[in-house]
Amino acid sequence: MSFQIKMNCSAKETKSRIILALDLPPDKPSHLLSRSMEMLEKVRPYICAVKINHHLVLPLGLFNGVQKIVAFAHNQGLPAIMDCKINDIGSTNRAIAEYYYKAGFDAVIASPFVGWSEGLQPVFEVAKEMDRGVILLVYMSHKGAEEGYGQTVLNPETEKPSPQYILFAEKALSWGADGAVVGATYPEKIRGVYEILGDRVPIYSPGIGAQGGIIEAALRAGAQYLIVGRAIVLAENPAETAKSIRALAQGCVEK
Ligand code: BMP
Repeated sequence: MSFQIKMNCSAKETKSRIILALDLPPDKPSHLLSRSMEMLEKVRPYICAVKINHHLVLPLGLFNGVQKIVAFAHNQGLPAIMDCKINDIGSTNRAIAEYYYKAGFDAVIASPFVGWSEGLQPVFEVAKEMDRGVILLVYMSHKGAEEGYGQTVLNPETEKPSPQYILFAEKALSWGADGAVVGATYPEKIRGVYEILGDRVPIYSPGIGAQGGIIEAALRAGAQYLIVGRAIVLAENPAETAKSIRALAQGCVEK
């Protein structure tokens, strides 16, 4: 089953568009492992997938560490995304993607700044070989995103000026990406990217809550999935918080 279909089925089954960013604060590795599983168990009914970042890969390692969390998520029926933001030369990128896919991840996140040839092409190739997903960063959620994703560049094909992120959205389509990350903190950018991608490449939107993004604005602008970390994992009651975020998102979709 392709990554996009897995996400679609999971979102339908859970009636949730919330992807948990399992970014636990620093702790002893043994604690991080058990706390990750506990967190997943608590919020599982309200999320459609889990996203893992360096918060867990650095202290736990991949095989025998984070791999156990991925297996746990899969046992609960949840797809797992590795937020490694691949951003190197092709042969290194291929190795990164291959390790994460071998550890069980259903998709990796990659940066389009490195380009296609000798950049992300090998990542898309290994994804195809292993039937996994690639999600591209198109416009990040933080303030400084403007300096890279927001800069005006010359479109090499038309030689006309264009915002960088618009070219990245076009690349997401032509490269066959399975998702595009656009920050919930920039609903107008989500709208612009959605105009290009439509429903062909779903928009994954981080930045809800802790970074100031608003659920309704992101969804109305065209985001398909909301990536939520601290608002849930640092909440006094993560399950209740995840439940109410899901309800808010469902309310917007059904309106
Ligand atoms: P939080 O909800 O705590 O702000 O976490 C958001 C998560 O999404 C973090 O793991 C962060 O690294 C990631 N992320 C982001 O915030 N903005 C982006 O543009 C891309 C990301 O992957």
